Amino acid sequence: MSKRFEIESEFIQQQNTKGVGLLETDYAHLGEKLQRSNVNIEDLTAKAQKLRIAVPSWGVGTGGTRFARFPQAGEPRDVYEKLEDCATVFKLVRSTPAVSLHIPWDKPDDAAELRRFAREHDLYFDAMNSNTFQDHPGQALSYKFGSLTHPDPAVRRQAVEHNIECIEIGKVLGSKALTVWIADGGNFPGQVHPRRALERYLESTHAICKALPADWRMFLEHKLYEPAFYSTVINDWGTSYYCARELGPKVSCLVDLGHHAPNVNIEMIVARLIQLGKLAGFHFNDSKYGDDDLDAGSIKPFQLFLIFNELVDAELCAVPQFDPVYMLDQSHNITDPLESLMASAIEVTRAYVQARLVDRQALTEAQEKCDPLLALATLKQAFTTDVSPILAVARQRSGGAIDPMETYRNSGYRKGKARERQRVSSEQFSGIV
Ligand code: LRH
Ligand code: MN
Repeated sequence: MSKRFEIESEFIQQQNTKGVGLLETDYAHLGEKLQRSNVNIEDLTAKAQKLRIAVPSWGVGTGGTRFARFPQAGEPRDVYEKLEDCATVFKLVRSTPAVSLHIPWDKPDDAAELRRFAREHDLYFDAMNSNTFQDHPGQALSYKFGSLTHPDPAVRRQAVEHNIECIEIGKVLGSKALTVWIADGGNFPGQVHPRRALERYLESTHAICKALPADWRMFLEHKLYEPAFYSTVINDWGTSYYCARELGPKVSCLVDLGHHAPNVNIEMIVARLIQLGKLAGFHFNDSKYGDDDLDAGSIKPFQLFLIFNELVDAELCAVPQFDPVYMLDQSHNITDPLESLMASAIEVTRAYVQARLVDRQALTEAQEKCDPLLALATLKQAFTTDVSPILAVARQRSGGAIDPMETYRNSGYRKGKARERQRVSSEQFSGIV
């Protein structure tokens, strides 16, 4: 088999020679500026190098909407080619060694072989995602009217068994978590009995919990609406929290930023779930209206910063059981998915580093002295600091690209893959999200 096109690290180093001079100047300048507020830039760079963000396997192919999908040349045709693309993103930005798979979209014929392939590409598997929001070939019963909460116990059992199958595949792959998002709900008043549906959800998720290995976690993902447009069973963080508490210590609440009504204060929900010891982690993306699945930090970067402000505050206060997972969950309808994933991983790291710049003592004093403008100014001081040199040096020191987008474009990767991946198979991307 001919060698597959990939970006060599020598090429990345060679590309870095173009920007390294200016970067060192900017980095030194920022270092001096931060030193004046007793912040050691090296600590921040080291922290940036340690941040880990999982990429969604379904994010490397072109997404779409119910109106249209505009596939591009060189789309990955199977889970192996998806991993190749995830590995390319990791090579360039160095913060994304983890991949989150979706079953059955990524169901491997040989899970052990897939694990070997991932390891050969320096990748490992984060949370597995089950899928009882579509009917799959060979499936006996339909999820049209629900899955884990369906009135028919046989459908609920089928959905529970699918989740257990995801756990079994995940065990071979080395994953340690299962994310459960269900589309269950109704489009008409009266269609779903809210209390019975929630009881059935708990009965079903209890059965899934029993199949969880001792060192696994289960993440419940709430969503206000879509595809159900009148009522959704797990529609908000409160319902998710109640269920996570009922289901026990292995279960916690995953926050997908796009799953809330416009203008909901998501950083407050994050602070609550941290305080209640039930924050699982995130599906980072951005949105203007609904679950738009746009690139993280592209629409509301201040909100992303405020979310990380809560996360860093919890980290610094050593809040018990605080170990959130950071994942991207996006749909790249008009951009090269790899460029969007790289840009999004960088924006998540930016928000984290800026949140680490917050003068916590000054903020606490302003809060305790009821000085709102000083409190806001303290946050804005950090948010308006351009930490790009720190992000670039962190990538460079980890063997990545100073300018991932330019290096990727100069590499000809997309063209190379277009040549290599002549036939774009449709079934992989029937799951337009
Ligand atoms: C639902 C969701 C969920 C995934 C799917 C791909 O909107 O956010 O996390 O299963 O997108
Ligand atoms: Mn999600």
